[in-house]
Amino acid sequence: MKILVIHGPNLNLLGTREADIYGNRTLDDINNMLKCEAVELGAELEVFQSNHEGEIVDAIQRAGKLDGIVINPAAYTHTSVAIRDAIAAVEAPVVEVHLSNIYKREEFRHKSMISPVAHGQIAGFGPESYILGLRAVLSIANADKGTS
Ligand code: CA2
Repeated sequence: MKILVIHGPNLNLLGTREADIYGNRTLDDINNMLKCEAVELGAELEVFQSNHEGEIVDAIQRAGKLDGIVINPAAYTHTSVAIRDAIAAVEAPVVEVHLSNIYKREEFRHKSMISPVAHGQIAGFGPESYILGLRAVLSIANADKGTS
């Protein structure tokens, strides 16, 4: 199984500020955790971060032939019709993840443009949200392929 993990804008700053909200792990820490988990689960991982909406759309389109996508669209969660449309157009299952519980935060974060086209959403577990997202997408992809 080959899975793409996409990190949206500003997540490259993790661990350097706003630790009260996002914790002190860096993006490299999270990617390393994910890679270890992927090895345990027998999956192959590709990881991508961008601060640019169009680059994220391109990555989703390129991933069309992969087995699944885990995405933290970051601020684009709340604004991006382009990312939503790209996700709606891929066959591979997509799981949306967030470090923070967006429903406990400012009202503008309560609305996700992505959730209606994602298989599901995981929010509020810090870096563990990504691990749960990886397990979820693999479980969906295995079920789709008739394996377990
Ligand atoms: O909780 C999440 O994972 C979010 O997707 C993070 C986004 C935010 O806009 C979403 O509402 C929820 C923000 C990511 C920015 O990360 C930073 C990390 C360190 C310093 C500054 C920003």
